[in-house]
Amino acid sequence: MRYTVLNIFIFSFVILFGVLGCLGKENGNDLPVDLVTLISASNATNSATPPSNLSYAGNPFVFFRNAAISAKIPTFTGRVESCKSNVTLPAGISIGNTCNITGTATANQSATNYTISATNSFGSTSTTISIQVKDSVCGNGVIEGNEVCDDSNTFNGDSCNSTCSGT
Ligand SMILES: [Ca+2]
Repeated sequence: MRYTVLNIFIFSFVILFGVLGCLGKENGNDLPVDLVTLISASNATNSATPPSNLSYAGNPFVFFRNAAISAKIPTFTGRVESCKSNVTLPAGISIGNTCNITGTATANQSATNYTISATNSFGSTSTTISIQVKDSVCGNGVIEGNEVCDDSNTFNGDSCNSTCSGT
């Protein structure tokens, strides 16, 4: 009886170390499989270089006062962890961690340059954009800002009303 219990005890140890050994050696080193996968995935997207080629399609920008802008989403190479402008963006406009520019400008301003810097742990890259903020003009034939229509005049009763808000 004592002999059997001892055998079961030893047998259990053999099984336990066998399983642990397989887990550790499966990937050719002593790290658990999940950790190796995590490190590999991280290295693939984490090349040790600063971001580069930051660019905004549509620059220079004209925003219309009190009209939400469509998000300005830049292209860049590499990974961006944080982003900022060298001077404060127009009131109501903000920039996110991957340099997306969003919001609703609330005050008019002439065209102004902003140097946008995108950064990761290895360095940064930058680009300069221009932003002007102005009022839309009803009657100029161009649908701007919050205008629903613009038929090149400010008459009521025709295809577009005097405030460009409808027919
Ligand atoms: Ca207009």
